[in-house]
Amino acid sequence: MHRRGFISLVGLGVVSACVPGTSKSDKKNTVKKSVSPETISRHIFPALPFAYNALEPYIDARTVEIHYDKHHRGYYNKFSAAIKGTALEKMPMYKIFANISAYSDTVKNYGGGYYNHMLYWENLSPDGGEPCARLLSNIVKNFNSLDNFKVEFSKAAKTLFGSGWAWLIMTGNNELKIVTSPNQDNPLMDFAEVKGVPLLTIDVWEHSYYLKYQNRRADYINNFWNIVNWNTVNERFLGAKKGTWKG
Ligand code: MN3
Repeated sequence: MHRRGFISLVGLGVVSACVPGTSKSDKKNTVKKSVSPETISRHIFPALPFAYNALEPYIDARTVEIHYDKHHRGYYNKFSAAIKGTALEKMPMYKIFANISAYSDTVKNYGGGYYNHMLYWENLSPDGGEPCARLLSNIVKNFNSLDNFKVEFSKAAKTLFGSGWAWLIMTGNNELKIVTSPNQDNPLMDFAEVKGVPLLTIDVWEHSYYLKYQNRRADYINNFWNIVNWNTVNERFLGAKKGTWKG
């Protein structure tokens, strides 16, 4: 990358420094801070961090309502029922996923659906800021440019066959990687080919976009970049670097 140009951009305030709560985008950000599921001692169904119509025109209100209140809530309810009275009730999601092969498909599918959607909602916002300086420099190091990262991530999401998710993750050796997972699987699960801490995700199940886009998954994915909540991606990135965000 062009280091001199990058530093001068930071100096001009075009790129925010990676200090949570102090960046320009953080100050005007009204969305609540994301909470690492690691810190949740009880599995709760989280509030949607914005109004149903907040993502218009890119994702319509009816889709958000059904997706959150029916699909996500359904995953949560079935996961809760499956773990009721077991040790998993008080186990953080990343620990459950780290040993997921030991549990039933019900725990895997509904636990994955519960967790994946929490991240999905938190990484959407009508006013989500920009990648902060350290995240941006890591994206440039791993993908050459932010634009190229978006192209690669979009391609992974567009070409994933059937239902699933595309992810930006940080691997154990601090590399950023783009991966996909089928169904409600995720990169924290013990059988994932490439494991890592999720930083950004997109749901490409048809229920995420079909009401508005029908079969045009590519349009939904292209529009996704208008509503990415980079503030939460920045937070997850900094947490994953420090080791405080495990999943
Ligand atoms: Mn979904």
